[in-house]
Amino acid sequence: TVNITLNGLKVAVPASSTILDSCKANNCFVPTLCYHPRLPESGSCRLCLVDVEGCGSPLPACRTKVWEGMNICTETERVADAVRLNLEMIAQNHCFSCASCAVDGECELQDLLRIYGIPQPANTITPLLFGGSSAIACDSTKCVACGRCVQACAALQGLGVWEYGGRAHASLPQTSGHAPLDATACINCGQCATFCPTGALTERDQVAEVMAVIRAKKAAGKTVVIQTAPAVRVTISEAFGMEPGTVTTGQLVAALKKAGFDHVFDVDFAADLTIMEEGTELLSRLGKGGPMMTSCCPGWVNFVEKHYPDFIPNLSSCKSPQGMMGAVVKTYWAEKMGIAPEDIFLVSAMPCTAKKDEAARPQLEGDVDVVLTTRELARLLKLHRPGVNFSTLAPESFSDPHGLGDSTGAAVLFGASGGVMEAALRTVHAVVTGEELPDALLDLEGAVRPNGESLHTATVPVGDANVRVAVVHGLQATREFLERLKAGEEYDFVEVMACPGGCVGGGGNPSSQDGDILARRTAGIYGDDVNMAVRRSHKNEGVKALYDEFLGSPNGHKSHELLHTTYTD
Ligand code: HC0
Ligand code: SF4
Repeated sequence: TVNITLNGLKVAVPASSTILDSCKANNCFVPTLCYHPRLPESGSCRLCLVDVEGCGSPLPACRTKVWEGMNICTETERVADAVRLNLEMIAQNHCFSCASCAVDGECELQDLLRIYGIPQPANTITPLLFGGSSAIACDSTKCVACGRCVQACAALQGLGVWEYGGRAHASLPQTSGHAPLDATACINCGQCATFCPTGALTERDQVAEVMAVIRAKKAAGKTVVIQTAPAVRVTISEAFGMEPGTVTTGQLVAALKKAGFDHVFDVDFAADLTIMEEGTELLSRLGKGGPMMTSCCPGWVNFVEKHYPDFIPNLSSCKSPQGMMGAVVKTYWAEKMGIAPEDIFLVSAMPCTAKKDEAARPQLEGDVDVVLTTRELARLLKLHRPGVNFSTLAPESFSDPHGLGDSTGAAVLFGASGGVMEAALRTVHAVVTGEELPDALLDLEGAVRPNGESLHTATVPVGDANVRVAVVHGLQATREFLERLKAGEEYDFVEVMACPGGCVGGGGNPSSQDGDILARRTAGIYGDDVNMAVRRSHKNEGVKALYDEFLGSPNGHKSHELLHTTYTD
């Protein structure tokens, strides 16, 4: 450690700290815009200025390491004036259409202007001409050139869609040649959007669309149904001011019913169904050249199709749980309820922007009508008046007489990297050996939990066989792993999630300045598994009934028709 003085207070901090680290650790406010604890620092915004005794001018706190005896002051008039000046310059190039902006109230620029008492200038800014995609909306008039999108896309995902430079506005991140996102290397994971401090990059906002359907449902004769993804029960709580990792499944169900959804289903039901299908598929593919690779993450599927089409045959033919639920709701459930499929409006609540893109695939036949990200869902619940006081709502259960609310702890695990693998192995073990893993060993002794590693490999004994598995998350790590496969490394089963941490790190989740956010959300997921009454997918009663009454057997003819899909290069 080194000893420093911070605004007159003597403190000891780790020798490797920056001034900004030291300030954060000691609850001392320093304004930032380009800095993010999970990204390499770029030092571009020039807002984190502090005075250091003996230095002629203020220093950037994010790039300056502490030294023994350093005397730092964050509160001088000189620092405040410099920050104000830099903020005014940033504000001059920003279009303040806050009332219609998706991130109004959560915008980091808006907050900083309020903190420093800077009025919003009435600017007219000419947008750069490039379009978003089916999942991501781009508004260059809101861009503050912080570069977080550039860093997230390059450092976390290894894609490099966003770059500085180009013909116009060289200081703004833009796509190469101003191409629309769909025409670039983008796979719609939304990492750029979740790191954007303003409304320059957001999900394509469909909140108003869903609210309009709910308002008009009686007149239009529609039954409005929503399915909520594994990770959403953990990440939605942050949007309502709760600690990261807080599981609020019951409050979420209650809030959605109050907001006008007629039925609230659990995507976890379909995650259990996926395990039945994908586990069976794995057993039929073992030893026939591999590995089989999961296909539930649409960011990953887009990545394979766009960048590594040679691996398309390795993808499981299973639709994702969102897709399976869509098919089941519009066939089995519609029939049971006596509702025409076209009168059902199915919304998905997902931690993911790429799920919007997935739902639009022709292979999914329009079964899912709209996908809302966790952020959009929070906005919808906040807009719904009389307001939903989320954190104090009495919890309600997913419920459905036909079992689509049934789910297990195995399915909850899907929300974190390694979870699909663990859930699958719980069931595959039971099928192969005829014996259940004891409860105390359901976590497979942590064998497939990545624990912060972006690539985790293991050999898991299942009966007489040793199954060679790999779990990888984040596309930078995925690319490196695929190159190892090409060079001859061998596995039987591989789980890939495009976003760092898996869906808890998905690009549709609330943004967070917490450097440990992925670990905290993942802990919430693991805790929820342990708390569930049923923790094995093959023990899901609703799924069993679906096979008994409708599908027949896993990987049977009807399953193949409804629950499996194809890919295109
Ligand atoms: Fe996921 Fe899913 S686990 S991809 O991360 O498999 O989005 O949470 O809903 O579909 O179940 C996202 C999360 C899901 C799906 C599930 C899978
Ligand atoms: Fe979406 Fe999850 Fe894949 Fe990210 S990891 S792209 S959130 S499905």
